[in-house]
Amino acid sequence: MPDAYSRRNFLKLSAALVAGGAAIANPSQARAIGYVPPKGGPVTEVKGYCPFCQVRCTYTARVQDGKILNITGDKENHWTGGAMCPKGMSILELMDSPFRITEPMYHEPDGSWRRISYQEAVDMVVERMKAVRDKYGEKGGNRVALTMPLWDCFESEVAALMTLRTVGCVQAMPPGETCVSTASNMLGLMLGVNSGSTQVDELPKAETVILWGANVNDLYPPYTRWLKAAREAGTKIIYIDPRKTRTSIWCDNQLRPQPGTDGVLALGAIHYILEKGAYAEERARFQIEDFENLAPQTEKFTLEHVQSITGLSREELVAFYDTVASSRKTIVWIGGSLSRQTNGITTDRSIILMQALRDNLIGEGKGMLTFQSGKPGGGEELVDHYFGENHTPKMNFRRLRMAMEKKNLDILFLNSSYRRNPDALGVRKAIQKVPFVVHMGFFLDEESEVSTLFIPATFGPESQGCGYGNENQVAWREKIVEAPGSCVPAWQFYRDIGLKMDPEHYPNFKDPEEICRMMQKEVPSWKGITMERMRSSATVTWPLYAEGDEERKGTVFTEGKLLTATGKMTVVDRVFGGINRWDYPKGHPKSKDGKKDFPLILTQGKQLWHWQQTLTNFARSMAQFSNGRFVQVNPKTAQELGLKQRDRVMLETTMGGIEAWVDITDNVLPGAVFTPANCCRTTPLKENQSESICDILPNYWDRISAQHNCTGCRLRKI
Ligand SMILES: Nc1nc2c(c(=O)[nH]1)N[C@H]1C(S)=C(S)[C@@H](COP(=O)(O)OP(=O)(O)OC[C@H]3O[C@@H](n4cnc5c(=O)[nH]c(N)nc54)[C@H](O)[C@@H]3O)O[C@H]1N2
Ligand SMILES: Nc1nc2c(c(=O)[nH]1)N[C@H]1C(S)=C(S)[C@@H](COP(=O)(O)OP(=O)(O)OC[C@H]3O[C@@H](n4cnc5c(=O)[nH]c(N)nc54)[C@H](O)[C@@H]3O)O[C@H]1N2
Ligand code: SF4
Ligand SMILES: [Mo]
Repeated sequence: MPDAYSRRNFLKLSAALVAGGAAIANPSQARAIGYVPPKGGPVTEVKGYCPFCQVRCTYTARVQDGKILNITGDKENHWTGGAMCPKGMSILELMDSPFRITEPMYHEPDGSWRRISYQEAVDMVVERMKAVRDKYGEKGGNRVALTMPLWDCFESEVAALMTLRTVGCVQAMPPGETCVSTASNMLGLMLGVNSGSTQVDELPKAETVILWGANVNDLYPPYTRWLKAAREAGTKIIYIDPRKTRTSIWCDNQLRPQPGTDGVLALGAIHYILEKGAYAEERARFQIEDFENLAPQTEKFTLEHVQSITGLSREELVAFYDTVASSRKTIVWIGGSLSRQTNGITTDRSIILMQALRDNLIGEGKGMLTFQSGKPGGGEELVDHYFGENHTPKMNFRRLRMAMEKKNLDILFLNSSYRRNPDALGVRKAIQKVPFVVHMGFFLDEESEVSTLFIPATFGPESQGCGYGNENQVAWREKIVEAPGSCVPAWQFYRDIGLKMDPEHYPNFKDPEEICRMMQKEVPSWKGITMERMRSSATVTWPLYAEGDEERKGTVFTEGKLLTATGKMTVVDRVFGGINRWDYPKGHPKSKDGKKDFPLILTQGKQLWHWQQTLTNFARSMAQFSNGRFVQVNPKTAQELGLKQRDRVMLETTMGGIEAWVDITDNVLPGAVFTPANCCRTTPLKENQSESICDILPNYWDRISAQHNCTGCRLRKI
């Protein structure tokens, strides 16, 4: 049972870490626990980083006879303190996995796979790309698209963007649309910076930290060191999540509002602060342009109203609001789930306004944090440097999907899971209308099923390059071992196509180091991020405009004001309007379009041991923690529905159903259902197998992003 707190589960996790080598922090410690490298050639140490999440843990790999013996988290890494999580350690198993595909393959129309050479694969892509260029000329750009994943390295991304440009294409779809793009767009709109405005090591400097839907312990495990530091410094930690998770353990207090009602909680906070006069008007006006709109926009969000919608008690609300209204230094960390509801725009804006009203954005121990932020700019500048600017308007995935459905797309580079999108089966059908789909990957997963061409990729340790993390830090990785078979790094695949498509403009780089040097030469914000600096320290914070410049620490508002054009934010926005029109997320049982046949609220989240939809599902070391597709329901709900622990049910939405087993637990609220986001149908490991939850999520969008959370559902016993 996925009980976060069970001793058995904890021991299993610890065992996995030891097996992966994380516990072996240094040679003397290694001897102390009896670790002796196997007999063989000399053991060398090479620096690397984990390619999965944006904690971007750095490590040292011990290599003997071309094989990695173990990897050990890098103690010099300020952000991680040398920690790594189990899914990061699973890379060693994945590299040697018996399921790994190491040769390019062509998907015959009858569904069988034909092994082809790497050169044949490149030529096939080039032939298709040239056909598009010949047929459509400059207009060919919209006939080609690429869906971006969390790349193996920054340089691969740059290489791919340049390859698209050889046919005038700018249609690269970021994962953002299904990730935290609502948050990053709202932060961009209101603060002028589309990522966290401060860094995680500021948490101990705050008086109050609010983890708003941010399950930090499960999702960024090494960052618990900052929660610990904050706790030791006397910082009050408040966690807002309807569900109990490992993060609950770190907090002084958890609020469990009804799912999808966070916006009302934030609007109520503003109302409360205004009513109590708990703000300095001059400072508030310094940050909020139309300050006078704040009171009328929030007037209906009284304690009674907030209580009735969030389900929180008056005492809980008053205690929370009193803390917010008195804390002189507050950092709010907004979780991705707030971006994955159609009312996320209002929610995120209200939280940011709450921070501005209390003057808790500018200065030490203040600001906003978020997940998956920190991507350095500069990549597109380099692309423009070689290919000139391209002003074709970019599509979002919704429009791309329509183009596929209308057969207006000739080539798709499918570098993400398609299962990240709601109505995943509809997306799958749309992709199947594209005549040529190129998938770079590792295993025979759902994406390879819909691909024409499978290109085997390298895992992180098999190629060099730099990666970026949540703190805007850049880490460098050396190539540690040779890749098996014909596996190639993405940068090489895209370069080989690019050079054949447009040898005149496409830069002939031999490795990521060379791209990095091009970045340092051509892109001002990368000038100070030299190879030497990256090689000699665990991470370097972007941007650095000159060699020897100091890295930014803490807040981005170093000039003492917000970074928007006016230095201010607005309550009533030109595009998004006011914040007073809060409503339930689309599809929520209580929303206008809610269906009475689907009365339960479907929430989801990620699990500590899985990385997104794909890779870790193929790792046995991770399967041991998995429980396949389960649904958590509160004892009250279970009783009402006559469900018992481990019953089999169909989890159904208006889109269809998937099978799951029942786990009855107080960790979720009555009326809500929780199910894990990560799972995969094609893995041979039974414990990890499940249909994608996105198969039964309706294709809801707000103005910015595709949505996943809070749709109505029901459970039918089978
Ligand atoms: N229902 C539901 N859906 C969700 C979410 C949710 O919570 N619930 N979360 C959303 C979020 S936050 C996100 S960010 C998206 C993520 O969704 P995706 O971006 O699709 O993430 P992945 O599943 O990691 O897929 C990444 C792809 O990159 C490939 N890949 C990984 N590493 C490398 C490498 O080193 N080299 C190469 N060449 N390829 C590599 C993998 O094989 C895989 O095909 O999913 C979203 N979808
Ligand atoms: N292990 C692991 N770690 C990861 C990832 C992974 O795949 N696996 N992915 C990384 C990525 S790409 C991202 S974007 C981040 C995502 O980080 P988060 O956004 O924190 O991740 P989620 O698990 O999608 O959602 C977090 C929490 O939101 C809660 N929640 C659901 N509905 C609501 C609601 O209405 N209100 C509130 N307040 N909370 C709600 C869920 O119970 C869940 O605990 O994680 C990163 N870290
Ligand atoms: S997945 Fe994230 S937390 Fe885990 S080892 Fe990799 S970078 Fe670190
Ligand atoms: Mo994400």
